[in-house]
Amino acid sequence: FYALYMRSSLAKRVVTLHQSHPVLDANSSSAKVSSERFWGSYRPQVYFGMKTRSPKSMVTGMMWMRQFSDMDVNLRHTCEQGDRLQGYGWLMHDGITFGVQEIRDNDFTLTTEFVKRMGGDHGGDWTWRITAKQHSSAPQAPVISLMFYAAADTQGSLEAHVEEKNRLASITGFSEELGNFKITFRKPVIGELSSAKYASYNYLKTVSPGLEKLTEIVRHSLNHRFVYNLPSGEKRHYIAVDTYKPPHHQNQQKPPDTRKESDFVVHQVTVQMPFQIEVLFESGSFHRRPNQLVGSIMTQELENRKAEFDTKFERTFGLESKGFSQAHVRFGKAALSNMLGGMGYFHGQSVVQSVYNEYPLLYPEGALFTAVPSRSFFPRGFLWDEGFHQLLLSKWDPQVSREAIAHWIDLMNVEGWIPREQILGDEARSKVPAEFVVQRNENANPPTLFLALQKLIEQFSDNPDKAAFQPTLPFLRRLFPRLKTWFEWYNTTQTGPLPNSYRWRGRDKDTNLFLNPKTLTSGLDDYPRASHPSADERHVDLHCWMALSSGIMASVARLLGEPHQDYELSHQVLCDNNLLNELHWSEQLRAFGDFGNHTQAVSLQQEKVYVPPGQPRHQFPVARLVRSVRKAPKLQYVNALGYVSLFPFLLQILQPASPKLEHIFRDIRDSDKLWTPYGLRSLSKADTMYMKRNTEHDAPYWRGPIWININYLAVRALHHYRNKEGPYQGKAAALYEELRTNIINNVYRQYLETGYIWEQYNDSTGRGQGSHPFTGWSALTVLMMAEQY
Ligand code: 6A9
Repeated sequence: FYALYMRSSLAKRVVTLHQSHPVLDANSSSAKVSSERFWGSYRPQVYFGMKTRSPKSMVTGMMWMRQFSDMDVNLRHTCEQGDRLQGYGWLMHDGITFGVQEIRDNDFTLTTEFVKRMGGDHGGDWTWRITAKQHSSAPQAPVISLMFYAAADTQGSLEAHVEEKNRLASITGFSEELGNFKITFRKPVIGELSSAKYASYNYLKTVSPGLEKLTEIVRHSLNHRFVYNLPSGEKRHYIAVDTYKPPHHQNQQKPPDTRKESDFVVHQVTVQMPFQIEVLFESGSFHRRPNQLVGSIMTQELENRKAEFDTKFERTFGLESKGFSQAHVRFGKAALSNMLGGMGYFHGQSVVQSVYNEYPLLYPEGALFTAVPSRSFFPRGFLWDEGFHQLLLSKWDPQVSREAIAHWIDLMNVEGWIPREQILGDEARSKVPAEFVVQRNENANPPTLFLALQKLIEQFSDNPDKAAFQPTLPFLRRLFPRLKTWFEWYNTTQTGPLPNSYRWRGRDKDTNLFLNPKTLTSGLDDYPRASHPSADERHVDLHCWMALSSGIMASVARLLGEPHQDYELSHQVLCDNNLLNELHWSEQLRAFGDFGNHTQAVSLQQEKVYVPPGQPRHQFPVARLVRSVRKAPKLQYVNALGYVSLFPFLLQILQPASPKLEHIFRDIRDSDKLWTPYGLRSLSKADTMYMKRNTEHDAPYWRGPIWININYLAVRALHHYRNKEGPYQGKAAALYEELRTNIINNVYRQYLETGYIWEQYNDSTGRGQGSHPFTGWSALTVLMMAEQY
């Protein structure tokens, strides 16, 4: 019985939250406490939409569709690479009060702008303005439909107000957090002063079983029976929302699942370009508004916000004063704005598992306010990405960083573990293949939030009297009990075989199927490690992350007047260059590296499938690629040269006088190894795994391509060694200039050529590749332009 009891209580630990007071008060995101940040573009997964920072927020959004085109119904809603837009993203966004986005579809451009106005008790009002213009290449002015919608998420109600037959003029609604509100759909105009132009209207009022179903509901309600009058007098059928029957209404036998049915209302306007249209949200508790935020007042308001944004951008990053062209400055503004405009507010439960659980369990409900790596492909929070995001955002608005970090740290369980990938709520889950959903509590991810905390501490220490940095100390005080557990979790669960060594847990186990079993937890996925995962391994990147983290724990503790000697001691030990050399320097490779059970003699080969003579071949399985090991593994250094080898330099653990820097600088500058005209490649061109697939379906990822987060760390480290007295100072200075220029030029050029910032860059051509837009850590290019590290 005791054993059983122990087991079940151990089984619960993975889903038991940390016991200390949460960093965030329960109502900290509410309209009452944080009214300016209540409404926002917190739905990064849709092209345009807004919601509030609350668990079951009412959501608003926009879909659009080209009429009379030869293509299939091209309904746009959630950000999809498959839509093949020429580009989309925020050109300006201050994270709070306004944003300007440009969306370039095949032959027209939509500009989507919003401005908020504070007043009342529920987060105030906002106005959207959509401006549509055809491209000069378009043979005739396109006719498109915009579909504006509001949808409830299991709470609140919506009512449709229809005038003139089919025109939904407004929606009124009520929800607990918003009170009463009204959404008004204005008629399209050509410019501010012109009168209304011809348009056709349709609407849909129905219920939806969940936010992830909105696109499908609209798609299934579309009908071709409507008639549009072209200016030429020609009449043409167009496609519009009509009636939609929820599945259970078709089949009366099944009882409706009323629990999850929520109101969903769509206003469709079909109109020829060019045009401009406004949608107005007015909060019922905002009583004495001076005027409506529309037309010329909206224009004026936008102008003011844009001017303020420009001033603050220059004050913060100083790109103009550094001599960057106007086009470069616009690029920098877009990169920052996309990270801000890509912030999401998610709510829900992760699916997690420990060794004590036979089946995955649901994590406690939680909220996450976070930036996301990519609005199309990964519109959710990733732990180590977020540390990089906050390096940039903390310069713009330290409050954003504090809130994001607080949300992440509050998701910690009692063990000190934070799930690495946050897939919260049905909408987020609908984007992730089932096999990637479960998060395991043995698994870490680099503790980059410490990098962001380091920035906040520096800002405060440099300007202790500045108002914006005043909340730093109280914030750290709230954070501290959890930070201690977080650090301890890494320091106990990820230890290596030797004292002061570390090992990532959670490497792929099925060694036979991969050229090199992956280490997703390290963040560097398929970067080559020991060929045969074992408990004998030690990982140099994790060693350096721990050296960094212990140092920042010491600073935090010192600032708070808490005991800091233990952290300091750990920091000293982990930064001891002799220890680092002993554990990780391979004299053979003349580089730092991992150690483990390893052989280089591996390759992928067609499995031999035995087909008995006379039997038809097609009745037997297709031969897979499997790993063949030609020479037995043994304990040794892993002979790979790339990002992992650079960590003692990247995280500035090496002393400025360390002779290892000479080797590192040589490898960095060698075009046959790491150097390219576009940034440092992830794996040496001379490495046997360079650009090798891991399985036939798994293309190389961190085995050659250029990644901007690591390049940012490299530029930052060069800047550090350039400023430190030492024998390699001159070399660092030269490399710094060259590497920084290469990265900035390439990310910028690719943006101009392709319309996007990318997940990675090709090491032979510089071309952007992988998911896009990717305005997570690739946006750190702005900090390199500003030379702020
Ligand atoms: C796959 C596919 C619709 C991989 O930027 C997020 C992470 C990084 O943290 C990590 O270092 N990316 C990098 O190696 C993307 C991970 C995406 C995994 C989910 C599901 C969804 O298809």
